[in-house]
Amino acid sequence: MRIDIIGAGSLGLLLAGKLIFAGGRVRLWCRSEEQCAALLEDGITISYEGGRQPILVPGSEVEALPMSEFSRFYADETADWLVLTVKQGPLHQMLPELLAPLRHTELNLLCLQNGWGHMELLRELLPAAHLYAAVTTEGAKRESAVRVVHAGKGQTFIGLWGESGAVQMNQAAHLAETLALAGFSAAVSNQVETMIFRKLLINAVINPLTAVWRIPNGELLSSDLRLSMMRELYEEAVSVYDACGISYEHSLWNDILEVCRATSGNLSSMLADVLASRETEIGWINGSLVELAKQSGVDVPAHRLIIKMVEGMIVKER
Ligand code: KPL
Repeated sequence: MRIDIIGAGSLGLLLAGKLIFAGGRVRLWCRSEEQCAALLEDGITISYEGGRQPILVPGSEVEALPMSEFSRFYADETADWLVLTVKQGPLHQMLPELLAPLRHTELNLLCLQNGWGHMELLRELLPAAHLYAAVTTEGAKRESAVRVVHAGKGQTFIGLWGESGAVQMNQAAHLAETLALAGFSAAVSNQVETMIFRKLLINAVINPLTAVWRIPNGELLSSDLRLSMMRELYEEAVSVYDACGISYEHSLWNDILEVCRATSGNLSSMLADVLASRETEIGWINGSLVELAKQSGVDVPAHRLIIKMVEGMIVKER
């Protein structure tokens, strides 16, 4: 199986490194030529917390290419899978142009983004593609252009998006097996949409508050004031889900508390973005909830406020 991965951030590096280490055929498309050069020179290093031996993939085994050469994707032998690991911001900014030449190509596209809204865009851009959405709880932290920490072993669920078909489901199962051979816990699911909304809500409560207060996830549980603010975001989000007919498990509040406990020492991805002065995913997480709220006539003042607070943390030049 040949896999093309677009995006060499934390998840892209982790997937590419482990798949190549397990003997997989992977091409990794990077945003910068500098990162490609570094990967070809130094390879990929995956380290672990707690003293486990790192995985070292030599540069000679890494096929890293700049996205500016993406036209080679369809000029050469086509891949069995195109995997998108870029975040929502770059996805909306870059992919319309990058993927335009693939408009009429029948390909399998796996999307690993947080938040909501990108699957509709990808469907518009690639009407002939088979789209798959995935939800993953793998923890990955990028340390440099070539180094990533596998910070927590998670699970990945893959679901076919907007169509049904035994052939496509088998292809997803084959991909899940390939990921499993590389050491990931992966499975096919027909509940992926529910899982996406579950993750969206968890991220919409934990991520912005940890970013604004600059605290690790576990510290959200350390005071009644913090818990009450979490609860406010949670209540607003479930009222949106109720109004839109989105199904969710009624234990979701407890799940949020459990995620805070299980990842207590971790910095949320949004806090990590703020600390690195990178654009955050607030618009795609809480922003998606505000969009859904507008469509269903529900007011979500706490989400609107927290979006402004997070956006105001990174000062952009005017
Ligand atoms: O998914 C996460 C994130 O940081 O984006 C959580 C679950 C909050 C773990 O940090």
